[in-house]
This record gives sequence, structure tokens and C-alpha cells, in this order.
Amino acid sequence: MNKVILIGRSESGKTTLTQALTNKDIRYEKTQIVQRGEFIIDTPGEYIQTRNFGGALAVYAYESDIVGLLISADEPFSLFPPNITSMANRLVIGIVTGIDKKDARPDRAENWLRLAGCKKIFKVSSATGEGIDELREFLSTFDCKEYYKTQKIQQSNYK
Ligand SMILES: Nc1nc2c(ncn2[C@@H]2O[C@H](COP(=O)(O)OP(=O)(O)OP(=O)(O)O)[C@@H](O)[C@H]2O)c(=O)[nH]1
Ligand SMILES: [Mg+2]
Repeated sequence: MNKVILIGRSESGKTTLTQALTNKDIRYEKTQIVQRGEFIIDTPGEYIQTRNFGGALAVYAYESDIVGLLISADEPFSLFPPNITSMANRLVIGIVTGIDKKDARPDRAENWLRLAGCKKIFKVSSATGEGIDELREFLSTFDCKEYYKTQKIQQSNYK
């Protein structure tokens, strides 16, 4: 499985998605520090919400194969500036979370992620499990080595 770093504002569902992807029981736990799992790096939302922590996310992203930007389907605005993905020398995917929520607007969240530069978008609910298998399948099977070769991205992980 590729290693993915999950980035998104607090309450966007990073930890819950981590639990869903790894078949753990879903239980709320505030992320206080960056959690490095075997396949998933779960970051506290404050890192993307606070300018001074932004650099740390860039450093942690170097440990990953794929960067996942999350927006919950009921979020009122996006934190990600247009074309932010061009800053990363990693594949950046968009993940719309909480598609089961009452006020969910998954298409609006998807548009924001596309504006940020994500080409591949997943829409998931960690509560109902919708879309989780598809995302897990992608993370397990995507050939990063080939991708980075064709994109001519130099990566120490992929020499
Ligand atoms: N209905 C629904 N609720 C969700 C979903 N994903 C997360 N939640 C709820 O949203 C709240 C926040 O989820 P977290 O996974 O802790 O959010 P986080 O992004 O890890 O937040 P920080 O650790 O603060 O950065 C929790 O109460 C979750 O139960 C989902 O897919 N559907
Ligand atoms: Mg968390």
C-alpha cells in the first residue's frame, strides 16, 4: 500500500477516515500531534489552518507517496488556494468526506478540490462506508513508481 498523508481542516474527518481505511472501530479522538501510521500519516487540522505550521506539512509530505487533501461535504468554504497542488512533487488526490451528512454538498467540495488542482477525487463516508473500498483499492494498487517516472519527478523514494 502506498503511504498517504491526510491534510484538511480540523473536523474534516482525517482520523475517522484513517480508522475506516484500516478497519478500526470508529471513535472520536482529537489529533494532537502528527500520527505516523504504517500507511497513513494523520495530521492535526491546525497544521493547515495555521500559517506557521504549513512548512511542517511540506516536510511530512516528503515521507508520503501520495498527498490527500480533504474537504468535508458540509464545509462552508475551502482552505486550499487555487492550484496549490503544483507546490507538491507528489501525486495530490482530493477526498470529499462526510458525504452522508445532512447538509452535505459533495459537488461543491469536489469543485473546490478541482480548483486546488486535484485531478483524481474520491467521495467517501466513513460513517456508512460508501466509497471507502474504492479509495483503499486505489491506495493499494496505484503504481507510484511508474507515475513519478512518467512525470519526470525525482524522488529519493523511487530511485
Ligand atoms: N456523518 C459523518 N461524520 C463524520 C464522518 N467523518 C468524520 N465524521 C465526524 O466528524 C467529526 C470529526 O472527525 P475527525 O475524523 O476527528 O476529524 P479530523 O479531521 O481528524 O479532526 P482533527 O483531528 O481536529 O484535525 C467526528 O465527530 C466524526 O465522527 C463521516 O464520513 N460521516
Ligand atoms: Mg484527527
